[in-house]
Amino acid sequence: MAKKYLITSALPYINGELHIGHLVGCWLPSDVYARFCRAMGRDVLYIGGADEHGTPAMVGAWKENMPVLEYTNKYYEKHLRAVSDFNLSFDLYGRTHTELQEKLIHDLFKRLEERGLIEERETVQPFSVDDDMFLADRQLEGTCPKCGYEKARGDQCDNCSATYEADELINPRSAISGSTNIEMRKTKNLFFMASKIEGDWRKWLLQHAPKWSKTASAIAMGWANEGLHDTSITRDLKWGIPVNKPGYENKVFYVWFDAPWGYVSISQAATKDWESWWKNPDCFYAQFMGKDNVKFHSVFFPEQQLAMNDNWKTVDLLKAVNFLNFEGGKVAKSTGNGIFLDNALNIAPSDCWRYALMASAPETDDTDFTMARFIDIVNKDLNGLLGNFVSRVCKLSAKNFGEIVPNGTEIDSELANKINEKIEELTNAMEKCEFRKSIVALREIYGLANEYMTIKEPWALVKNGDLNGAGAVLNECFQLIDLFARVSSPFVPDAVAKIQNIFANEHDLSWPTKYEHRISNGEGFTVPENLFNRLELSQDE
Ligand code: B3M
Ligand code: ZN
Repeated sequence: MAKKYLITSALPYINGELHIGHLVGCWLPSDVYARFCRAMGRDVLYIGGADEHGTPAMVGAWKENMPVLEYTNKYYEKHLRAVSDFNLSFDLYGRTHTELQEKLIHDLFKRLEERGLIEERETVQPFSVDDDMFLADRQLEGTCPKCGYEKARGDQCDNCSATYEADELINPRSAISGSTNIEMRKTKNLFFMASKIEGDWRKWLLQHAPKWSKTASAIAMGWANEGLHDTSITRDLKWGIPVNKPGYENKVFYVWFDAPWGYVSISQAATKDWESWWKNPDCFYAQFMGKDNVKFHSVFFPEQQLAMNDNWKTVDLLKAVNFLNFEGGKVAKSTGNGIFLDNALNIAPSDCWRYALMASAPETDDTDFTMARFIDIVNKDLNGLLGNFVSRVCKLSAKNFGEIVPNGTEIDSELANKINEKIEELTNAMEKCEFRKSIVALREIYGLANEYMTIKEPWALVKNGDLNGAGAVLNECFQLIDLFARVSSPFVPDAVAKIQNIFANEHDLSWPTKYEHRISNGEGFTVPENLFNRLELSQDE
């Protein structure tokens, strides 16, 4: 039986427009990995979705003057549109405001209560007198108690990634009205007593975190030295999962208490077999996210999973990426800086974004992405090395031999050796989710094929009357085109579909262990349209 792979992509908040940061941060890395795993013959469950709860949706709805549910419905449609535009191959792209999610969270909460890990505590919470409500998380802004950043949110600092309780924030103000008339008022909330399972969690972390991506493991290991804090898991809000405990009728669960479990409820919606991934110790679980989400996935979520003691599958490979800046600044709708997904396809087709963003993935450091870089990658790699090769081989063959693959000879062993080395490098990098390295190896495979054709000069052989020789070279080139389709399929699925259509017969996209000849002598083919077009840097970019 094929090994089970569970792959989850962080669930973006459903507020505002999606941009290339979302693509590069979690959607593309997870999709490329899921496609790779499927090509390896693994049994993949690949889950994504929208995080509908928490204050981001409330603040967004308030700004657009809409009921929250209407607002999340509107933005969920935009998420679905982007998922289809960019060919993200989720088994299900779900959402968290569902009955399944509510039932799951209620059951989990009862389980934690049963295990004696929930405690009621009286806390003081910021209350906005002018808005006449308690303010939670992103409804509150102020100065970060750790680094002094002035636009920190109520629960988390975007500058230094610190998380804290609302009453630690300095100079608090309402994000809704801007009012600084904030009083600290008493309220009751439920706490998850994480401190009680600190030992189990630390042991788990020390076993797992060293195997994660560098960024993820560095952030997570930083927490290993800290004690686990009991965390408040309820909020005085109206939007979210209602708390299933008498006396808490006007409260909901904290968004980070329910969000990671969205992976489970969306799996439940995707397949009745969900437990064969989630309760299976032999399953391999990979999570993808931006670095600001690492704490919740390395501390908060596994802490709860371990606390239940119900054999929940915890993460084996946590892949986190740093931030992608655009043209030297942070991507933000407010400043108009960045490329937003509703506009990206007006600039270039989806494959171009998929490839160029993975070639620029901020894996080791924050990275600056520019239009000039984007255009350069598309023109050199996709249009130049991949597209032109396919087009030249097909045209030259059609002209001299008709639309059938000319007869070949034995595999060129010198070429095969060089390519096999690169296939190995590519496969190793893909297994580790090192995507920049993967693209380097992929580009080298394209490069070796181009170099082969340049050295063999099939057009010169034709000119000199050596048609057998020219045919054999072109046959080898068709084999290389077939290889291109297999190794490129996680990155540029649209172009790969076009390559597959070139051949009269069907050739599967199984991941190759080595370069091999799969195209028969005399197989029909058609000359395709250009796979890619050159991009030009336009005036206004
Ligand atoms: N919604 C934060 C974010 O959008 C949060 C991730 C949830 S993953 C379970 O960056
Ligand atoms: Zn800070």
